[in-house]
Formats: sequence, structure tokens, C-alpha cells
Amino acid sequence: MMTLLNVGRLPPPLLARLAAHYRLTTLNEQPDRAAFLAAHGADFVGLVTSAAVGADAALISALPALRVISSFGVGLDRIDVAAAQARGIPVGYTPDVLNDCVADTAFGLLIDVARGFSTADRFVRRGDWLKGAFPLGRKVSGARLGLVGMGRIGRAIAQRSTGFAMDVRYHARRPVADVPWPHEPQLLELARWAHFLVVITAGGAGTRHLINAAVLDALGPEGYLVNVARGSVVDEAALVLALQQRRIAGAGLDVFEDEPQVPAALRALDNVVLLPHIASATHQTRQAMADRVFDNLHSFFATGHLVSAAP
Ligand code: 8YV
Repeated sequence: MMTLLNVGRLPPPLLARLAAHYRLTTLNEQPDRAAFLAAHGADFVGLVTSAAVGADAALISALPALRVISSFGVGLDRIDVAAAQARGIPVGYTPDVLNDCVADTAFGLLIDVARGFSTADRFVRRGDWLKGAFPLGRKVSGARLGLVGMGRIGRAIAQRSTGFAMDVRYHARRPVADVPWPHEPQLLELARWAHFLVVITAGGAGTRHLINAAVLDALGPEGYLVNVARGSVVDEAALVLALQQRRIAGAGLDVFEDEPQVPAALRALDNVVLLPHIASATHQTRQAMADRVFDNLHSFFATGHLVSAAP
């Protein structure tokens, strides 16, 4: 039986399935993680993790017999893929299967913040409807949608927007081949043009605080920000200020810089919709992600190849 070390936050049915096929150890169950790794690190050929936990260079080097990593999630920003690949260790992840749910969530947040559904729900519950009408919202259909990022999920969001007759443009470092939507090389120009700026780019050092005060000011007092990527892509302190000062109209956020910490200043605002990082969190999609984590390992040990390998 192959030996697996689990460091991630994984659905219990996936853990049970892994435990039925492999000799599975969960690092968090060890009283002293460092001592356990020093004594037993060389025992493991597979590492299982999740996007939020990842695997840094120190963990990878503590596992000298490691042959494969399988991660639950599409984000690779917390995995030192370069350190793994330098040792010839492929990294499996779960792209594609979550595109639809993340794109659905982006649209849910967009419509919610524009029309004020979550705020309106609180308004009704408080009994405020008895005192007067709810303020008007911003029309979504026909509006201008700026996408920051045009990967698999960006495309799924853009495709949905056609049903809302929206005008779509995107910013990415390079134009993406085979997409019908215009590329905008300047992020500031995209923000100036857009009514809704939706962030769906990879996290990590390369995109840290890409959405800064200047971008938010370009989006302007009639513009809305939606983030379903990583909290690190948005300068959260600058966003809080822009929202407080009404320099942008509102924001819909599924991700934050220091999850699960959401700044009190953000929680106090009514022009934001706040979700606890649930974009992929449906029974169907989480099952498909769990299956891919398992299938990546199964395929690697059977054929030497992953179903979905990180580039
Ligand atoms: C999950 C995600 O919440 O796939 C990702 O990168 O951020 C989400 O789908 C995450 O994988 C759970 O760790």
C-alpha cells in the first residue's frame, strides 16, 4: 500500500476513500508536527493538500521520498510548484470541474450587490418595509462587464454575461487566443470603462494588490467590484476606504486577505456582499473536486501521469 500524508482540509468522504486505498496519515492529528515530520517524513510517497493550505518548500523538503502531490482546489498560490517540479514531483489539482459554480457565484455576487438583495433581505427582516420603500438599485442587464483575468473561469463568466446582454472586455497580461471578447491591455482603462469589474485571476506574488486605490478610483462612484479570485489580489485596506468614502458604489466578495478574518470595517458597510469563500461549495462540485483528487493519485500510481497536472 502506498503511503499518503494529508495536510489539507478535505471532505470526510474523500478522506475515507483515500484511507480505503492508501495508508493515510493526517499531519494535524500528530501531537508534534515538526517532530513527526523529522521522524517519519521519509515514509511518504504522496502528499494530499487543499488550495487554502497548500504545500510550501519546507514541507516538500521534509518529505524526501515524495513522488506526487494532489491538491483539492484549482488555486496553486499556496503550493510551491517550482520546488516540487525541481525534484520531478508533479502537482495534481482540480481545474475545470469548478468553473460553473465559481462563475455562477460571480454572477450571484454581481446581481446581489447591484440590486441590493442581501441588504433588502435585512430590510424586510427588520420590518423596515412597513416604514417605506427600499432604495433603487443599479440595472445589471446591458451593463459593461470588465473581467480581470480570462482563464477557464473568466470564460465561463463571460459566457453567462451574454444572457444579460452585457458588453464584455477583459484585462490579462497577454491577449487570449480564441475568445471573442476584446482585450484591454491597461487595467486602469478597463476599470474606467466598466460598470462591474470582476476579478478572476490567479493569486500569488504576481497579482498581489493588483486592484489598488488607483484602480478603484478608475472604477469610480458608479462602479462595482466583485472578487472570486483570491483576497491577495485586492488591497483590502484601500478597498475599505474606497467603500467607506463611496469612491466606488459597492463590492461583492467571496475571498479576503486573511480568511476567515473579515475586517470589522467591511462588515459594518451595507454596500458590500460578503461570502465565506463558497464559490465552489456545492455538493456536486465538491464531489467532482474530491473525485479529481482521488483520480489524480490513482492515475499517477497506475500510469505515472496525473489527470490534471499543474503547468
Ligand atoms: C476551495 C478554491 O474553497 O479551488 C480553489 O482554489 O479556492 C476553492 O475551490 C478550496 O479549494 C478549498 O480549499
